[in-house]
Amino acid sequence: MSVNVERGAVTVVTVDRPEALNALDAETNGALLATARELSAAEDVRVVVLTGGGDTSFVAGADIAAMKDLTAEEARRWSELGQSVMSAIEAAPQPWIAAVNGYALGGGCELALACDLRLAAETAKFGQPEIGLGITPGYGGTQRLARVVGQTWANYLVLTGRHIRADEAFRIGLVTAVYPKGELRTQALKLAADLAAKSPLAMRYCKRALHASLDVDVETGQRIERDLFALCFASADQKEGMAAFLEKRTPEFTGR
Ligand code: CO8
Repeated sequence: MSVNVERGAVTVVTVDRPEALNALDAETNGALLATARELSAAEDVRVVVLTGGGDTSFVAGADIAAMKDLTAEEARRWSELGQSVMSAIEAAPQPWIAAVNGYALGGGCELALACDLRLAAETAKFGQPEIGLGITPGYGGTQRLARVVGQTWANYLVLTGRHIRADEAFRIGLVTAVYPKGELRTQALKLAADLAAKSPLAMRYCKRALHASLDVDVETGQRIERDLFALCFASADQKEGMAAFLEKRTPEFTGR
């Protein structure tokens, strides 16, 4: 299988085609989509960590060999499939953390962008090199990159096709932290454990409100925020969180 899933409250999903630097072919995209949908429906999964198999790569993009002879209509379908993978991750109720352990190029950078948080190994490289292949990004990169790093850096990455290093990715806000390669997994799991201890219900609502902020005007966004805020007060998690604070103990959230 090109996608491995280590299931738990913190679930680790590994794109595992190291012989092709984890490039996304149709089978891998299909497996990723099925995984994202299955995990989204799993109440016991609180956080997902996404990483790449092998030593050098997160995901080196869509599979160029598999893509090179596509007709325009087939290319549209490939793009649609890839975009639905990214949208399924983005819409998941749980947070997804990209642990970028090497090349995150093209579809790989887009995959990281669909996640809620991104951490990188010092050896990671990011880029949208599609322009050099005579194509545009096709898995949401032209849309999500500017939302994450702003138009200036999105233009730079998409129009030049250049790779940037992990420290530059940190500087432009593409990742929140950079770690020595050997520490990345531990640090990603640590962050995941922190998130897993929070209220799954509030986590889901926070994700929904944060995503809405990119799509709607401030007034509509604030309405969505206050509706979700109000809904929290109909939950056991809100009662538990506030009681635990006042009783000076660690809360135990159930997601109810
Ligand atoms: N697709 C297929 N195979 C790949 C890919 C890829 N994206 N990347 C690497 N490989 C393969 C290589 O062909 C090579 O295979 P083999 O050993 O059989 O020759 C193996 O992985 C190892 O790669 P390299 O020998 O090239 O390793 P290097 O360490 O020399 O270089 C790089 C590593 C810099 C990552 C280099 O492999 C590279 O530039 N890869 C391509 C990166 C790229 O251009 N990615 C963007 C692809 S396009 C894309 O993602 C568009 C997304 C939207 C698609 C919409 C669908 C229509």
